[in-house]
Amino acid sequence: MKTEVPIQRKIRRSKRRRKLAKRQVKVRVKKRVKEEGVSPLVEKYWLQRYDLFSKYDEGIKLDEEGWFSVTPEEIAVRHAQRGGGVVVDGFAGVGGNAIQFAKMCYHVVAIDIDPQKVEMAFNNAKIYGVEDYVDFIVGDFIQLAPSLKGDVVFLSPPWGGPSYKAMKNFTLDLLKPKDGYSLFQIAQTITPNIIMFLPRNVDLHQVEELSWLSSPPLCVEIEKNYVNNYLKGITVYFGDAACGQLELS
Ligand code: MGP
Ligand code: SAH
Repeated sequence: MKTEVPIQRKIRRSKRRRKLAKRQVKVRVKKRVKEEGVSPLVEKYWLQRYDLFSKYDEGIKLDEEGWFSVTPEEIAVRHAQRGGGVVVDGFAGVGGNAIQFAKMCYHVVAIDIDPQKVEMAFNNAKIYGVEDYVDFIVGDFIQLAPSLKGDVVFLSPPWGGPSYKAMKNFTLDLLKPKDGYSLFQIAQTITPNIIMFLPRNVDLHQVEELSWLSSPPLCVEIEKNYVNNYLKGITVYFGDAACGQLELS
């Protein structure tokens, strides 16, 4: 009984200390966030910056859309392991995927409609030393597709911003700039070997239906992608990217 009071005091003191330490970390994070000019929307992605780009500190550049859309490096590496030959990245953003494809495949055609994204992707590719393996194009993938050649097409189109997760079932018509069926058919004018990176709440039945748009239906494989045990997205591989050996042109 005699020792109870000091023990309780000790517990209270250590709780107070832990609270204070937490508050100090928060203040330090807020300070760095402010220094880097990061908006409140971007803050939570900034905290994951080394998962997004392991070389972040070497001068990686992202804008707001780039922050919330870039594929985490670990997942982009996985995608690249399934690519080969010439890869067309139709929605290249700030280059998260294009960089990893360039490290592992023969060549990459990286397209984005936003000139600033393409500039950032070029800067980021230079940091990874792969800029010579990428053709950076400012343009609309939908318009350019019929004139492109490639062994694999990679599609990670806009999902409508971070609010995509409010949807219980993310249907393919919600993809931008066109619905998923149209994007898939446009990609098929280049090759049936298609890789799509989609929201974790995507309608998997609709995803499977995409393979039935071809006759005979394309081989399809669905993969859940985790970072630190947290589900980040779903990748769908079609054609030779799903099964068999990629036949390179
Ligand atoms: P998220 O769900 O917004 O973040 O994005 P987080 O931290 O996993 O979510 P939380 O709110 O559940 O804590 C997860 C990942 O999805 C991002 O890191 C991007 O790789 C990808 N992503 C998110 N958005 C909104 C898009 C998008 O519009 N397009 C593409 N291609 N990828 C996106
Ligand atoms: N995989 C990328 C993220 C892509 S985000 C990465 O890891 O960095 C989707 C991108 O599609 C955005 O950068 C947006 O500018 C681009 N985009 C939107 N409409 C487009 C279109 N019609 N053609 C090409 N790019 C487009």
